[in-house]
Amino acid sequence: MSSITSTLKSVVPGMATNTKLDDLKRDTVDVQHHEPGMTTDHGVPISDTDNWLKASDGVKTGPSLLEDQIAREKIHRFDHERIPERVVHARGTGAFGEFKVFDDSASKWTHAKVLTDPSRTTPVFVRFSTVQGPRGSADTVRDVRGFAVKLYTQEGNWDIVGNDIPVFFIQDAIKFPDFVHAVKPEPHNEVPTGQSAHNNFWDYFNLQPETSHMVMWVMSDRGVPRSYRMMQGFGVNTYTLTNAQKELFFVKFHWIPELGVHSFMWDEALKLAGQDPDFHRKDLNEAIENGAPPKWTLGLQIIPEADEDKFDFDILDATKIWPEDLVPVHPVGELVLNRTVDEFFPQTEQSAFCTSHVVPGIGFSNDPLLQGRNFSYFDTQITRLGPNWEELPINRPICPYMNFNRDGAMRHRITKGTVNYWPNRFEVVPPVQPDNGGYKEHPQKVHGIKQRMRGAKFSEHWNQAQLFYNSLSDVEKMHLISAISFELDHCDDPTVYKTAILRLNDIHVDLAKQVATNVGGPMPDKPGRPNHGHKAPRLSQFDFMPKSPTIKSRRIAILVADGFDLPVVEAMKTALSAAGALPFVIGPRRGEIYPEDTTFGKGGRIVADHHLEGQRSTMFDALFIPGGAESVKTLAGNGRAIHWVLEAFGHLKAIGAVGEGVDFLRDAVRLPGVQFAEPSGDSVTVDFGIVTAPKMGSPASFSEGLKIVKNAT
Ligand code: HDE
Repeated sequence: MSSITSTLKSVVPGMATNTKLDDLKRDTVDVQHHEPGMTTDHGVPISDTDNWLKASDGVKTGPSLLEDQIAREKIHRFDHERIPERVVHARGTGAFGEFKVFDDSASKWTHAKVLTDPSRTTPVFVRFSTVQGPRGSADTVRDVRGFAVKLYTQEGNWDIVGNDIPVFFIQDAIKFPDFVHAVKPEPHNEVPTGQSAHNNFWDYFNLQPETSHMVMWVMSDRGVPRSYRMMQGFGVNTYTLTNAQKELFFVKFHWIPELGVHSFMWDEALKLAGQDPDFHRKDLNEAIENGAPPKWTLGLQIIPEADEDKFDFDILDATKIWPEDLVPVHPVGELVLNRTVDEFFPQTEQSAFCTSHVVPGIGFSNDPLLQGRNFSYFDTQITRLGPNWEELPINRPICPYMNFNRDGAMRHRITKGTVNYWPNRFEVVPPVQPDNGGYKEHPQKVHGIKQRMRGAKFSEHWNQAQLFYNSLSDVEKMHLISAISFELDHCDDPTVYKTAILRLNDIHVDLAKQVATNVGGPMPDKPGRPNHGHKAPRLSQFDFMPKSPTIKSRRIAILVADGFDLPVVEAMKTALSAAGALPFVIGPRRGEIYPEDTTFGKGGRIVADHHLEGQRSTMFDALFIPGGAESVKTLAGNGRAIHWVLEAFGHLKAIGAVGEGVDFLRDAVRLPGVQFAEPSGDSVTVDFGIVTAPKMGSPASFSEGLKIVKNAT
């Protein structure tokens, strides 16, 4: 008998019971507690799973027999383990959590209970993803990140299938296959994997100016987030809300991370793609399992129905933001991710999202991208998972559900009763009246002439690309120019990179000139079109400093060798752990490292978590070098140790040192241009400020000093 238990790996103490996790328990079995042992899928105990049934004299191996149903079942099941990966967003990772509103303030705009009832805790599943690369591609590539949220509400599932960038490349869903073909690997050679640095993507950019705004975002530091936990999420499309008075509002959804918005340096991202392709997956699980559950505030931008035409852009155009100085973001609730998944395939891989899944009080607009998405997602799930994909444990609602949709491949549900249609003589499963919670579309007048078109304001493509570029700090602009220059350098067709410079010149002449200098191409002598010079708030990442800067969940490497200063290391580890950071001791070998003032093997010691060759500075947010003459001498003679520090310095990371550790930095590593203050007394404050600020060109200005007192342990 197998015992059915919850195998939740990470439950944050004190969190409310999660009804979705309870729901999943009925399908969860625990491999650690299974008795009596291995069986076939039809439940018969297996006595040998290593030898195929053979015709043999017992000495020589004879032919394998097809009659071996145990071997056939094992192989057949294996042959069919894969399902089609998502056509976009194939690479992803997920986690469970909860959503709760702060109060009922959103009832001005909506009667959706999930957005207005503060007594409710709504379970959620979130899947983060990259877009371009296949399932096995690297996490840290330059790309858009998916931010798909499934809220298991008491009125049914509500999916906000968003991204970490507030706009999209195209305005009309019919263009999506062309756009995706252009950004995905080229058809003749299936190159490149996980990046847009190729002729076809930039060719599409050149020919479709509506991509300009989004391309600015992806080429900015937003394209290389430090962590899924440190990026914004956006619903992107324009949805609608209706309140109890039956008034309609246009709405955009925002997820604002508690930790602020942070990015990698491009060099870090490039290296990590090889050194640790799972960096973002591991980062999310590590934070949750170490008691630092990531949190986001849900914000709503609201435009009343009557104001739809009051802006110089079309509010249904997904290539446009609603600038926050024109339409403020109202915070309404908080999302926390506090449980990792038990098994990747049935939970993360089989999770399936649909923009068309909304609940009463929430609806759609005529945004032509959204209208197409509402068709596409349901359709793609049928290909990926079959018509009964909503019965899968991860996708099924937590509220009761019943209708007369029936049959199809892999139907699991058994519905008792003699009728499977409506109306029926028993009047069972009747439609629910709107007053009792039945979904009702907001009545809207629709009139027009059938034609293939987009609204007049959709033809303006440059204002907001300019607005975004103008709003960046100098450092962010520098990074954006480098990113575009990198990508165009990977385009070998001169038509592509030369035309791209002309397109960039429509955004800003300085941008075009600097890219032209880097990649070779026509040097513009005047702007392609005038730049309006306007800026808007909250487009630069610097506008997203965390309210309470924290070192929590940041990874700090402590470099030691035999002869290190043990009391300082222990004090630092204690101080970091107390602050919620994750200290890792890195030594010349993984194993025991002996401190100064001890005979090797006797007295104190520390066990290094990793050795210098096993990890790289890119995997950490800051470094600390303790004293100890012997330790520092060994590190100074180790090229890899010096590389660790120089690389971290180049990536603008905080580097702390005490005692002889300072000599190591000054004399062995010789950090360029750094002045060292002389330590005084035996109390040292190490400022890990960089870990709380965006690493975008200047060391941190926000800090969380950690005071460690030598010999205090
Ligand atoms: Fe998607 N998109 N998309 N997309 N998208 C898919 O659905 C599509 C768009 C987004 O973690 C697919 O289940 C069309 C915008 C995310 O499982 C597919 C259009 C935004 C995910 C699909 C868009 C997104 C997807 C592929 C243009 C940001 C991953 C697999 C009209 C708001 C969800 C799947 C997950 C996945 C279609 C544009 C975000 C093919 C037709 C805009 C986060 O249905």
